[in-house]
Amino acid sequence: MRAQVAIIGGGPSGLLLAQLLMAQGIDAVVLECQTKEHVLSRIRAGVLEQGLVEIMRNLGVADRLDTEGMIHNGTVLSYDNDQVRLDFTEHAGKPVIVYGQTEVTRDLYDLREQTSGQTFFECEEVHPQDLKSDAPFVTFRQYGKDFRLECDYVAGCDGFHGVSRQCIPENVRTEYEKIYPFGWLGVLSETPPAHHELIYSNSARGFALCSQRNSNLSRYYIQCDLTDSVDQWSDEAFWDELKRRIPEEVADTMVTGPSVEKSIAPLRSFVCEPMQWGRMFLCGDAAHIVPPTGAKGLNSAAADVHYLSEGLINHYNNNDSRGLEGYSQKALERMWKTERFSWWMTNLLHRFPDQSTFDQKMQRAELEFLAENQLAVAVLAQNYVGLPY
Ligand code: RFL
Ligand code: PHB
Repeated sequence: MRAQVAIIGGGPSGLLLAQLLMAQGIDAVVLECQTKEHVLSRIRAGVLEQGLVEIMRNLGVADRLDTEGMIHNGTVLSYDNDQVRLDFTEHAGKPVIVYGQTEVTRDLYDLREQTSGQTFFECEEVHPQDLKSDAPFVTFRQYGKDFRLECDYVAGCDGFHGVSRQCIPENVRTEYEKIYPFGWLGVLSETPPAHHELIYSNSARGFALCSQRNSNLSRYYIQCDLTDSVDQWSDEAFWDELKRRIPEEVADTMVTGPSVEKSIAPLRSFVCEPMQWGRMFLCGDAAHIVPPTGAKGLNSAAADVHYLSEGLINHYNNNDSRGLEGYSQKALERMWKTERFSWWMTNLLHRFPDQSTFDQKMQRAELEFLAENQLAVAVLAQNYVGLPY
């Protein structure tokens, strides 16, 4: 079996890349270790930058996104009994779109099937090989049968726990990591959103976030201990705790209901350098992780895919390999700025176990500065809506 590009991972990075290449006549095969149903059952990101929306439009797969996606011109930061509303459109010239990652992935799988793109699900023992040679290949097993996929290039789009990054020898790879001393407990519920915009809340009891998916589907998060388990949190305990952490008038009017999904995610900042090894390129969570506070994980995966697809298209269609050669450096330059923003938002809004009263005063001073300084708001807004590609 042969393809020009072997893509490991059928999450948003892998699917976006596959479809961008396919649209330019470059053939890519996707290898996914899970079932499609499993990939589509993961509840993850909800906030899309314009860059990702444009990619979806260019692929001709944004009809549902354009009708069902909600335009958010701003967001609210709340702290103690105070609030500041940040206007993205005023300060950064564009809004963000609220549309679930699950829906993005569903739309991309639909397109992949319409365009007869080849995807192997439930692949086991996926091994990229000979990545430093001119003839790399990937071996894998599906339903007891062994396969060998020969290719020109391998794209490692297999997330944080994938195999691709591990193929870069340890003496070449540098990993930068910060683990935060808390997690996010998330709940999805079929209830109307508590507020028309997202509310990020710094409270004495810890961080909380009111987000949404549509007019009858809400997504909420509260900061929790790393040792907590989902079973410990009944729906009632979750709603009680959330209400204590958000503005009183929102808590008093919000509609609660049974959770349809509940999960805990640890918070981590992580970057792997370089993002290329021989003929393999890493994209998205395979190369970097951000804490979700800045809503940047999926969006930075899309930025990587943009750079890599451009590099591959120029290589194949214009005989120009400069984009491929410069991919790692270009993607990393943008990514470190995104890491900084996500780390800063996380530090601004969470309670840390070793935080002193001085540290808390610093958070409050920073939030008050945002409430009165338009330049500070502009810096946050420009980062939140997404840095240019
Ligand atoms: P994914 O989505 O992890 O997909 C990788 C795919 O690779 C498969 N795989 C393999 N396939 C073959 N062989 C192997 N050996 C394999 N190993 C793994 C996996 O099954 C999977 O299908 O990575 P990708 O495509 O890079 O996409 C990244 C995003 O999923 C991630 O960054 C975001 O979800 C992060 N994120 C958010 N990002 C945003 O931009 N905005 C948000 O609002 C936002 N909120 C969030 C988030 C992530 C969260 N969690 C749970 C970590 C909220 C949360 C709670
Ligand atoms: C979400 O809706 O899942 C979401 C929104 C904003 C974030 C993180 C997650 O910063």
